[in-house]
Amino acid sequence: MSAAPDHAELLDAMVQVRQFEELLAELFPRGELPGVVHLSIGQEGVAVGVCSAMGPDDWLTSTHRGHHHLLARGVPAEGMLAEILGRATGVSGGKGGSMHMADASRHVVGTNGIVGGGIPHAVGLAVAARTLGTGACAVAFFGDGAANQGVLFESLNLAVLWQAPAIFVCENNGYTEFTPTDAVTSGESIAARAASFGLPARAVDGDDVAEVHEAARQAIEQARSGGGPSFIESRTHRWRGHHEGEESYARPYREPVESQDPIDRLEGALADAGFEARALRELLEGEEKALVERALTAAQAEPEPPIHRAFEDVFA
Ligand SMILES: Cc1ncc(C[n+]2csc(CCOP(=O)(O)OP(=O)(O)O)c2C)c(N)n1
Repeated sequence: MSAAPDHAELLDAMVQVRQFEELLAELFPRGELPGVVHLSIGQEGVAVGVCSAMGPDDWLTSTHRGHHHLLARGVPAEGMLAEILGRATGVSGGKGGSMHMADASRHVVGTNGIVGGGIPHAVGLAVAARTLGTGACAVAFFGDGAANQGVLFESLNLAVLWQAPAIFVCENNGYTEFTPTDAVTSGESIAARAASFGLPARAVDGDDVAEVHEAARQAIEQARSGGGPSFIESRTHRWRGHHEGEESYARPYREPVESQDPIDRLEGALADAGFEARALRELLEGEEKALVERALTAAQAEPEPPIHRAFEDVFA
């Protein structure tokens, strides 16, 4: 997407994520999803804001809560739903599930069950891109919990030393599993801590997709022009539990945050600018709901991978 993002496209991308995730939230209690899913409802602005500023050759590493990153990057909902349902037509052949979805054609290295696992991968990808002269950069998404992992500090250290074209995007949704971020995070802020490594680091309102986009655009421009890495702490809200089904064992631990809605925010901004924003949103919601429902029907009609596939693509 261009430097000036099309706001209807941003709205559509966020609405698609919301519809995709709401569908999963319905399927889980019906026992129709194998494994665990971590939903990103409420965090759409971060993924869409950043991915809309990326170019086709840029690399992306994601997290255990990564459906919104991949959808915003253009990974088809059909392949993702098939993957989550363990079908052979899934983007990872049905063997990875929600936390191990990759799409090489879109330079998505993968969602990742290891907290912080994608961060050093992004530094490596950034250095490789520069060495090969592709002009690409690499974006690492990670949570506030991952921001307390040593691997982030090692990665920041090397990225700054090597001036890697890497963008570190901390998606601070206020909780590390069931623990409020503030209870486990020292210092003034995650962005301030990152700044001590000697790279530009800023905090943005992650529920304002246009603000996130602009921060990412600047960071990517800097990376591409040889200016080295940057850090964005994108403050947002996780509407649902850490994972679906947690209420079967977890005590209540968080306040409702549904009033903090990046989709409402963009709709409001468009209405203020004189657009028929409500009508546009409803139209997009209808289209995206139909799209994800078609994707579900298609995925459910597909077989699970044959057993011999378990031994293919195994490297260690
Ligand atoms: C290395 C590692 N340690 C612990 C876990 C267990 N775990 C899974 S998700 C999670 C919390 C991650 O919090 P955060 O990075 O803030 O991401 P969020 O869930 O808020 O998106 C933890 C501790 C893990 N998967 N990997």
